[in-house]
Amino acid sequence: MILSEQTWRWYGPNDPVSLADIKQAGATGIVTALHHIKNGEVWTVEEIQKRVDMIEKMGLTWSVVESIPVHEHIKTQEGDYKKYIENYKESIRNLAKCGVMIVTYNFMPVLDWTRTDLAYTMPDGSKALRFERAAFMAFELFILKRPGAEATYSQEDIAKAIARYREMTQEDKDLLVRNMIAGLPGAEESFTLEEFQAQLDRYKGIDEETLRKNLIEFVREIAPVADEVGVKLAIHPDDPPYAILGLPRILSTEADFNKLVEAVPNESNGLCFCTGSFGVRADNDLPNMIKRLGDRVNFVHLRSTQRDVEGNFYEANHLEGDVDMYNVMKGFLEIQQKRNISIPFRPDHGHQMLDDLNKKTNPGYSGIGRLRGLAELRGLEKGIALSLYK
Ligand code: DNO
Repeated sequence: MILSEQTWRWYGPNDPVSLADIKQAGATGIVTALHHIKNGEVWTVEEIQKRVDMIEKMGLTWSVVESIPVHEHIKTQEGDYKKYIENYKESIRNLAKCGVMIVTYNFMPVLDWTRTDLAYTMPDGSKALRFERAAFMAFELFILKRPGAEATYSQEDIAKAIARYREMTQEDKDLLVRNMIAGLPGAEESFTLEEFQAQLDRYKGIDEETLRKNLIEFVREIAPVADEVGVKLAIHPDDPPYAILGLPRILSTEADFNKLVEAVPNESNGLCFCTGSFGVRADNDLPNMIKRLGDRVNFVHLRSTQRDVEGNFYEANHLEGDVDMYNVMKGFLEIQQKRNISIPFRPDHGHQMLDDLNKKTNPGYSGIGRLRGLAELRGLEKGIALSLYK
């Protein structure tokens, strides 16, 4: 019987959740990145090895890189992008030399993940991340004032945004701006409103098709290197999984990922199966997706979201919400038995709860909330595995 590898995202030495904490949570693998290295630059063997040593000293393993950020110029194919691609290859080679063999990345323009509210109070008093559509529209239409945005919304939506904007205090508005563009953890960039609009403007001539072409060309370059040194790539889906702010999105569905694999069939070309990101779309059938894409799944993020008819969603407890976690886990176990390998997963995002509420933690990445998530997922996995396999 093969069980998955339990991993945990760690933001490095400044993360308020320490390696010692992670050890007590029962994870064995660490998911981290060299956040101090500027986007586009090479991760040297020396810097990587320093981090490996730090992790191994605690009896843990650096299992997955999340992420080597893809420089914005690679996405738009501007300026020095060829050099950045070469640097990316070099980082992959250097990671392999140090035994770090899975690399996560995403190809979302400008922003990585997006939420409007980082402390939405749940009925039990814990705090969750939330995407509130009316607040998002109010930000886009009346705070950022993105040219052309109005034409993308119905009259009804605009009325909702006006009503939402009117009820906001200045403090609410400032907080919304910070949540939207000051950078959620993992996104390495943060902007002022003006800088943000300038970043959006860089994508004016880039539609979905062009962005997809740029992604394919990027992966065509890096996948052969990854194949050669035995590194597995894991592209992370769009979060949320649809176009926002007039930016193209190209990895929101199974069909999107299949297009990438068809264009670049290399063995290393794989997926980070994120149930939280894919799960925001009702048309993404997660239990069947994980089975069908199984051969390409190199890393898994497990979390659940709860949608409503307005297009809002919040991050639910790991075994609640819209994600059918039981059947996802079953599919996940099946693909591991079939491939005869243990694949890493991490509990993704967690509520702020108990002592988390008195601490400053990275949004979504509190200690106790994720500990609860991991404990629930571990129990679910073991229960299913024991009932199905010997
Ligand atoms: C959010 C994360 C993302 C993810 C990147 C991968 O919590 O899942 O920031 O790390 O998109 O490149």
